[in-house]
Amino acid sequence: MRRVLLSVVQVGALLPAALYHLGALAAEAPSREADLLAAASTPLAYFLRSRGPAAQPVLYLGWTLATICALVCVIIAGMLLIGMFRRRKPQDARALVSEGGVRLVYVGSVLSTIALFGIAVYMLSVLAEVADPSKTPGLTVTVTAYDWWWKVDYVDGESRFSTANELHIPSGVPVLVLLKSADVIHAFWVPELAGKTQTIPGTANRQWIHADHPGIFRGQCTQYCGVQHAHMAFEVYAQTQADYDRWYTAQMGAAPAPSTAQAIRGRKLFAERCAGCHTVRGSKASGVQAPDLTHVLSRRLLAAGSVVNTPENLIDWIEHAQEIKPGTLMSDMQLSPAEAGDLSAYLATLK
Ligand code: HEC
Ligand SMILES: [Cu+2]
Repeated sequence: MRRVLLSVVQVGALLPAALYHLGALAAEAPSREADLLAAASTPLAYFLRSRGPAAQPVLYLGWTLATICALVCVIIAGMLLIGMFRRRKPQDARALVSEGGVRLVYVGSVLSTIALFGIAVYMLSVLAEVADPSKTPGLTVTVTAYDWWWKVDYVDGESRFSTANELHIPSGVPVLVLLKSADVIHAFWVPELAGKTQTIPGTANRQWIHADHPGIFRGQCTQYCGVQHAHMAFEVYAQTQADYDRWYTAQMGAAPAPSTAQAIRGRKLFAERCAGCHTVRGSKASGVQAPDLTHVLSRRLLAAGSVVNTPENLIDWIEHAQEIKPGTLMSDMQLSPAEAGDLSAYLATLK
């Protein structure tokens, strides 16, 4: 009994402090790139702020539901406390009916029913609101989920290119994302920009995202899809139109032919060992089961958010993919030190 009371008091004392910290976090708006990166990886940040119109209604819905749940807890705990302190003697139990205590039960049931019905209507209206905003997309991209990475296809008339685990969009523009799956059911979720949508083999789902301001937003697969489900992250880069155009033009280009002897040896090695799975546009490598590596150096992270893309991590990934991401569909590549050097020199040209 004492312990119960103590816990209630403790939670009561902690709540205002927690709310204060949440409020302070929500108020700060990250501006510099470093802050954006930090913000991109803050867990639960999606409960504090939304960065686009598609996420705003979901955020409010989350707050409303959390508030109602908290109220229910407080009210029930309060009534429980009252009940404990004003307990009748066992032989008085029948007094409950004569004193009208049962009426409270009816009132409670009716209130709960009304509240639940209201919540259901509110939820459905939020679903309808985020499913189809009355806008035409400024950009349409196709995102295909693979075990355990994301392929992003940009198609503009004849020209097309694809990248992996990075979705670049111009900020302030509604973007329609067509969601597909190459294998099992995954779910695409960029909490600060939009709700979750499943990717289902054989169909294309639709998801709108729209970033109000430039920034980097972390996304994550949220449907359990196998051993490396947790390492199936991606990032959305919302950029100014000028930055986005610059990125787009650079991605469109094919890889240049390597010029040093070492890099040329590296490309030959790549053709022998990697081309069955990976594509490098501008070379003969045209595998489709793995990320397009034409501009792999332009990416911030490797292997769906597993490691930061540095020259050391890049070659480490190639030789020890199974250690970094056990079960991933790329095996450890056995390379002699000379081969590793050649391959690194070639990959360094894939900017
Ligand atoms: C059997 C097919 C296969 C072969 C062969 C293969 N890879 Fe991969 N590779 C993959 C898959 C699948 C992924 C995605 C792994 C993940 O994120 O879970 C990948 C990921 C990568 C990545 C990270 C790309 C990114 O943007 O995250 C690099 C770099 C890479 N491979 C380089 C190579 C090199 C170099 C070789 C040859 C020495 C090679 N791979 C051979 C299947 C393969
Ligand atoms: Cu997944």
